[in-house]
Amino acid sequence: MGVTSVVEQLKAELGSPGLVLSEADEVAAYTSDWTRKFSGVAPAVLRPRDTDEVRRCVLACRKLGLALVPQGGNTGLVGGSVPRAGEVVLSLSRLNKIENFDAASATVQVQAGVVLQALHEDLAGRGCVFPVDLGARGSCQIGGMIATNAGGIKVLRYGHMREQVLSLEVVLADGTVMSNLHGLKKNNTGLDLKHVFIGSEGMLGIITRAVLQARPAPEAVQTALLALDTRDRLPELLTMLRERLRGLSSLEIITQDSIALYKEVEPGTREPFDKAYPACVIVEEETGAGENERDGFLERLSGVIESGLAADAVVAESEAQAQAIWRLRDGVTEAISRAGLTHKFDVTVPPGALPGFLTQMERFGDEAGGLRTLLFGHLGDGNVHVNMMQKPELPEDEFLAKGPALAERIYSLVAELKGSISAEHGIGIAKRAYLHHSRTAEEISLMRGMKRLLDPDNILNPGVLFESA
Ligand code: FAD
Ligand code: 2HG
Ligand code: ZN
Repeated sequence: MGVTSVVEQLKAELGSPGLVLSEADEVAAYTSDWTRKFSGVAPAVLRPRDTDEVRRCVLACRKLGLALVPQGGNTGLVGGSVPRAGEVVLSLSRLNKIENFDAASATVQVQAGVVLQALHEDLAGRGCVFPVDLGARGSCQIGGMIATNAGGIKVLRYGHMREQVLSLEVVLADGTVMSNLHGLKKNNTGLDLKHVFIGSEGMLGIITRAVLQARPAPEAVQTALLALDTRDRLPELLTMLRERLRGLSSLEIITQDSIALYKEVEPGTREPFDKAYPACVIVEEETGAGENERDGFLERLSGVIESGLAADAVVAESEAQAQAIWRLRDGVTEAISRAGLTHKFDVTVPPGALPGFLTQMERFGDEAGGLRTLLFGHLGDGNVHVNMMQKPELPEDEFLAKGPALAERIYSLVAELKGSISAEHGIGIAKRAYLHHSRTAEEISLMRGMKRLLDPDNILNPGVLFESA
């Protein structure tokens, strides 16, 4: 079927104006991903406004034999949100209503296209927080976050998206709307099917609504930046911080190379300490509001410095200072993107292996040549973001050609260490060839079986997670 006739048939099936975008410049805005490494062409973009329109879109595509790529905020980092082989893009952006807040259970019902920051702002006005937070908060959507089981900077205390989802509404590949929206924490009534869709990256169903658990806003949040003069004692530091800071809510690491890159891209940035240290760690603790609570935080940090595990610390005296500390961490991904193309490896390793692993990553990067290795991540979860960025002198095709060998080398080491090849970004297209490093053949076979059961015609995000059979 030619592109024109596909579009005409979609319009004929779907009717309503504005539902089908087909002008080349309009469609182009949906066909490249955030990393600029994945892009494709799509005959059209479908922009439903509610669950019934999603259902109609799925049925129309099914009838016309077209595959669909669900797209939320398009901030995913593994290539799963853009077309690869002429699929139609199904954008969830117009399902953007926060529908209901239940104060007694502190639960909130949202449509899938609600942007994370909008949810944060809405709940702040109710004395609550939604405890998942990440750098893409201004664009990523709740549906996309559920589909990727997003993590971020507060997993340590509150868990991933999975831990926040109470119930879901999902449109299946045959047009069935599976909806049992409730805010119950306790509901042991057979298989908990929502978990099949959380982290399924759009290949088993389209998430259209969710009921989420909000949390009480902390009375006060203390933030500090620690300077480390060695990375070798990270496991001891982790142990001590966990033991002493009972309200620990974030524990993030930024190595010196990442800080240096951030400063190059944002030239006004000051070195946080009087000299450059091999690594800095952001520590955030949720405490009560009184003066004593803050003194307690300072005392606990002094203990860490006295132990020799940290060399220095700056403690935020105001919200503005806390934000300046966080900018350094949140800004690294954006800084890398502005500086060039990068190979991203989002991995978990056991805490004890962290120091050696970081050094190995720098060695692998150096040995590959033409790359700048940047290491940062969610220290409290053992989640390292390894970025191997293109140096300006390395031609783009040579840079891209280095990806598979690096991936194989890094993921083999991760598997040896009993870590995970994807801590939080998912598998998408980028990592499907390496899934066997973290999942057994039996698990992969069961996943394939579930795909066949729920999407026998392979119309939902084909090629994500594993090559289409
Ligand atoms: P998209 O990118 O649009 O889609 C992601 C996947 O979900 C695709 O496979 C897509 O098909 C599918 N999908 C989207 N919506 C739906 C739906 N409604 N139903 C079914 N499938 C759907 N991730 C983290 O986990 N932690 C971080 O700390 C973090 N920080 C980031 C910082 C920056 C600056 C950036 C750019 C990204 C970051 N990410 C992080 C990655 C990304 O933000 C998350 O993966 C996020 O959950 C993606 O949401 P999205 O709405 O943009 O989804
Ligand atoms: C983060 O924690 C994101 O900042 C992005 O997960 C990681 O850019 C990356 O590699
Ligand atoms: Zn992350």
